[in-house]
Amino acid sequence: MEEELNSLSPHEIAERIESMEIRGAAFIARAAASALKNAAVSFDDEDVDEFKKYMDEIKDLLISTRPSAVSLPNAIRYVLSGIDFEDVENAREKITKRSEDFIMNSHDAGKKIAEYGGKRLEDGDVILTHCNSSLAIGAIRYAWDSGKKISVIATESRPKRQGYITVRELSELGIPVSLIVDSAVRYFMTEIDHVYIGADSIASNGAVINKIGTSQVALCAHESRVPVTVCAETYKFSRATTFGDLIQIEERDPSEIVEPDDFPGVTIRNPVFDATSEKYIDAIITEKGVISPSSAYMIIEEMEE
Ligand code: RI2
Repeated sequence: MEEELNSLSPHEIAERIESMEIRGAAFIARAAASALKNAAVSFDDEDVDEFKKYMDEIKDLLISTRPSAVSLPNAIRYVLSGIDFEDVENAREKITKRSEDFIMNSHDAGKKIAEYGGKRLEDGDVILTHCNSSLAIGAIRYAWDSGKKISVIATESRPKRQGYITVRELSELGIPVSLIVDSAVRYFMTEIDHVYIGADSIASNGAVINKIGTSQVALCAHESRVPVTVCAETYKFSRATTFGDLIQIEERDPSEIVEPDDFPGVTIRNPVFDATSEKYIDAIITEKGVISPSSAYMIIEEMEE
């Protein structure tokens, strides 16, 4: 689907991010970078003020689509930083270049994280993963391709059941994988050697925002002394949390859980992320190396303004 991004308008990309047709924090970030490029390329006017206004509109539209994934505003900031908007053609070229650089860097980061994360897994390991993280799967795949006979237990991940994507992907690779419901995590935890998950955002104190249920998985792992590893590129770290901002937890339509008309008078809540305390995370694997959650602040300090 990633190849298709070039042929979509920025509004189409925003719609697909909002509907979760485009999903996963890394893919969302690359899609936002593509949307900015497509907006710049298709803008058909020489008025630089109009161009800036249009790019600001697209930026705000994209940011509004998924409020919890900081990868999205970070991708946008990367693409638009240093663009002076003095001349349309010049700004267009710079936006195009920065968009392409972001996408390339994102893929490179994913490869490094797969390697660093894959090397930490050992022959015979059983890994539990929650939801569908391209980064966590990359690390699992690296270990498998290195000849390690690992196996995976994957949660269903309600409400949207992204776990189905995970088990299909792993199964197609030939990796032994079991599917469980989210409430079976504690039951199976004694069989697990590692929890490998992704992240939508990482706060300056090392807390990780990821798919709803992640904090329960991490608590169960902590109780059984199973290490929890988060695979995430540095553009998922939130600079705003350094200045006291909290990461907003996205609540989506209740109809993703049940048909609300079947439950008259009942309030149905659908938060799709939760925060896992840094106390329950053993390592965060970034493209810059493996860090402890307490070093999250240093990663943010080094981020490009
Ligand atoms: P990668 C997903 O969010 C999941 O929470 C997943 O763990 C996270 O993004 C990171 O995914 P959603 O878009 O970037 O399914 O590792 O709500 O692919």
